[in-house]
Amino acid sequence: MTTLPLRFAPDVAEALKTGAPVVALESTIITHGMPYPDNLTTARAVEQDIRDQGAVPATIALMDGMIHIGLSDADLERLAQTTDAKKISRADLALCLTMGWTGATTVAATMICAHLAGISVFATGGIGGVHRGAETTFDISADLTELGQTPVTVVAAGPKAILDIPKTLEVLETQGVPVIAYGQDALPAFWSRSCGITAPLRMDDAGQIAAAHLMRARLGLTGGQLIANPIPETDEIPHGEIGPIIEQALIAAEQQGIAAKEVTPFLLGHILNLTAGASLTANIALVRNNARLAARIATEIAAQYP
Ligand code: PSU
Ligand code: MN
Repeated sequence: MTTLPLRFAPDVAEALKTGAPVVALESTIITHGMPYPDNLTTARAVEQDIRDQGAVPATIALMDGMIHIGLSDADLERLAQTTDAKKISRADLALCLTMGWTGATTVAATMICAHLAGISVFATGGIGGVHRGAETTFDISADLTELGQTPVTVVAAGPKAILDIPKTLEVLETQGVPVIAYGQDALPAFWSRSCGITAPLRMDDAGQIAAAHLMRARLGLTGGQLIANPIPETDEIPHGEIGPIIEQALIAAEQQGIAAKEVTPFLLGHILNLTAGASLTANIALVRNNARLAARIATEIAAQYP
């Protein structure tokens, strides 16, 4: 018999035991996606948004050789302040646990941990994808192959606009991942509600998304669903406005030789400076919006599960 290295927060353990809705949250957005203290206030707000919808939040991180499913407020604060947390994807997960390092889970690693814990729905900001110039760098996020193999429904505001979005959609199609825009035809692109591309699929309510999740399980399909939830209108930075700023950040990354795991955190940080914080304000709004939708989907799954 194997014992999984999982440590559950008491409220998460109770919810999973009784079949109450639970929403997983990642931790890389806390350690590498936003600066302190906005990362901490956002992490707390997102958890509260999920509670307000009647579901239980489970922020996932690696600490002391264990996968923590749900963090205490003290742990959340420690994670938000630490500067040496590792960014953990599928490749790093076992090693990080073995070494007892503090690890922040990306979308890919959070999906794996959520699935091990028996959690079906996960909310984040934006997924990683195919980077621009991937034809020479081969930089394609492990988030995409994870979506192709781990059965968790991921609610994001679309692929991050720093990516090559058409190529990202191609890889997701190859991986058999349904990319479902929520409530509109256009594919949202993180800070913007649209980017000139129509989403492959569309659904208009949480109940349908939950039913599709359960249908995939009945069919024995591996992999997850990607729900692309547009940022609220009042918070968006239109694509035409953020586009030139992204270009500038990409040039800076190239000039400074930024590569591999550093690329996404560098670009997000640089864009934050170039927009004088406006990109962070939008990022916070979209994560909270995703958390609320994820909680409604989790609630529907709990209600519909036979
Ligand atoms: N969403 C955000 N901010 C982030 C991320 C998501 O709003 O920082 C993180 C996620 O953890 C995602 C990672 O998995 O960015 C992508 O990293 P990479 O491109 O190196 O795969
Ligand atoms: Mn990468």
